[in-house]
Amino acid sequence: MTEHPKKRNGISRRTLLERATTTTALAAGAVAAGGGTAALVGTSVMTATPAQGAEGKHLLAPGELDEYYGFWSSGQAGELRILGVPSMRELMRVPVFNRCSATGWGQTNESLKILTENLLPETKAFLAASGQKNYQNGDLHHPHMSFTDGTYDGRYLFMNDKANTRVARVRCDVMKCDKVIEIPNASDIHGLRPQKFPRTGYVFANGEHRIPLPNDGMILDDPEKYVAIFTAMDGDTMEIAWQVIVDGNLDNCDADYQGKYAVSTCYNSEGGVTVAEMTENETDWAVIFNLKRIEEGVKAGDYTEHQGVPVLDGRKGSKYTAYVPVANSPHGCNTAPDGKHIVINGKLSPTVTVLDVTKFEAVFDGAEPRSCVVAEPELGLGPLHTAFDGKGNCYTTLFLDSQMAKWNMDLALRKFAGEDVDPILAKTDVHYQPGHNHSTMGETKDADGKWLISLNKFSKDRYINVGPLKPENEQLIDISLDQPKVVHDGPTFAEPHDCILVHRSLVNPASIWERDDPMWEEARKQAAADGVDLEEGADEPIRDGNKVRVYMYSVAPEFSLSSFTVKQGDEVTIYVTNIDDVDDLTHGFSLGNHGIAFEIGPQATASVTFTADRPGVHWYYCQWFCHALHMEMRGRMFVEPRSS
Ligand code: CUK
Ligand code: CUA
Repeated sequence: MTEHPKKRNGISRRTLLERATTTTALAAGAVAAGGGTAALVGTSVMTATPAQGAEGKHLLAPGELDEYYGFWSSGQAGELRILGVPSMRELMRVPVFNRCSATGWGQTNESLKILTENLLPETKAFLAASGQKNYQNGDLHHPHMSFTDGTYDGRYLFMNDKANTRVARVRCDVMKCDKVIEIPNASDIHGLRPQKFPRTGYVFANGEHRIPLPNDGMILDDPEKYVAIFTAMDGDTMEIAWQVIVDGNLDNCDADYQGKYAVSTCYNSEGGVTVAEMTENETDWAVIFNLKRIEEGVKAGDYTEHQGVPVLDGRKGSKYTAYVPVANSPHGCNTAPDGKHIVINGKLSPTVTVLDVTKFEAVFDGAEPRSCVVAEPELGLGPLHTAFDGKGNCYTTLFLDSQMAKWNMDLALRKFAGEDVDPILAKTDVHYQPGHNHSTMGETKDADGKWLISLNKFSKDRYINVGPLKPENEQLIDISLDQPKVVHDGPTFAEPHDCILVHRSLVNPASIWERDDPMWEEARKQAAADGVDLEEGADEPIRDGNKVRVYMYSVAPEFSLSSFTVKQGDEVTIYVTNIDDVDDLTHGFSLGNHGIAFEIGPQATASVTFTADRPGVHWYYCQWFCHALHMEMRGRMFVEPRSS
């Protein structure tokens, strides 16, 4: 017979809860005492180095809070990371396209539902054939927040998976992923940006690699029949609105501040498949997408449907797109907070090309495409991405020069118009080989010009050596100075491409889950069908043929079941509901020798399903330090041998 704390102790769940709260309060008191010491240390540090003055303004004393959230990609690590800026302290990792050992992301039923429910049928079939439920990897390059009226609104973060052609969304109220969508017809989503105005609205996603449409094996080594696909999805429903076929390979993109256009950089106008072929031409393009015309085209039925999505033909000569010739292999695409200019970064050319969005309409009415080019300053070698300070200045990473160029938009426009002026205001050495950069609020109309992060691909000699695989080096640069200055080195693991820096006033996550959160809707339905209240648990496993459902709750430092029994061969689902409602009181559920571990946040429910195939005694324990008796927070699963 399973022991049940409610019965064993003759006390109610509420009493247990109160007991837990009291002990937690004691623990919190101890922390507060420690915090006091830390604060003293912090004070002494600050007073011991008064010379820091304004220069040390990025240094936060223990207990001081950052002014900005930094949302970081992690490239082939597949997760989203949250850093505090300017301290550059890593605050959290949010698993998205990866499998996470700590949280159970990619293992719990709740996360698997999100990860698999919007995969394409052929992907599901392929995965099943190779014995997998889900992709285990991802390549997350571009995290961007939803906008309302040209600035961040704190609702969602959107991000791409280049490796497996997916787009994911993270809810900013709980900082957990709630949607993962596989994009049909495209290959390898790279550039990703939300619509800035009037709101998000659309999320634009570039399919980078060209493939046949449909990609069903009928066309193989026939590259002139390959296409690249630009996708617009609805940020609220995460459904695909429409797609547009383009010439060339789509790289990065951005939206305007008018809600009329999106722009993508496009390399490989040659339509090649090898490096030599892809870089042969002197010029490639920036492609402008005319949103209104595309929406009208969809309404008028001017498309072919592929996998349920309206796909419009936006290749050269189409009324939906305009191709603006720019120097060979452009990369970054960045809309300036002035609401008027879009910077196309040259990569193989030492220049950036500035487009004026107010001239796009004329281009669509037949004007020469280059008539919207209003500046083309030469900045240095390998311009990849540009950030802005909201004061008319631009900051461009120079990959080959290992520098950041600070230049002035107005001076660049005047030079292009023929005046003898130099738009470059400063060059700052960075260490080394910068890719993206990002300034505080820099991709919104509220760019504030305080800090900039340079995301450098190589750290080389900046840290003690950790072996052949070295961290990247993300440098904090004070751009409030006339001559921008590197003030901090921050090592990061593979391989953040991009980040955004959001003022903390715009982000307001909860500390405790709402019990009616949709995240565990399936568990709620199943429990109701079983006549069980998730918060009360069930004293005995509920058997349904060889399917067995175990319901327990956790309250520090106990699980409601200290043991339960199943039979060898049973398909077991364990639901754990954390009924603690104390800030920061996360429990875990690790089932020994079964490869199972997951997180249960305060007031959350999480579940896992597996086949019990190892007869014997197996301990489960809480792996999230929650209480003075955390080590004791455990129980046993008995697996009865199959009767032979
Ligand atoms: S890309 Cu990596 S440095 Cu994927 Cu945003 Cu430019
Ligand atoms: Cu619950 Cu540790």
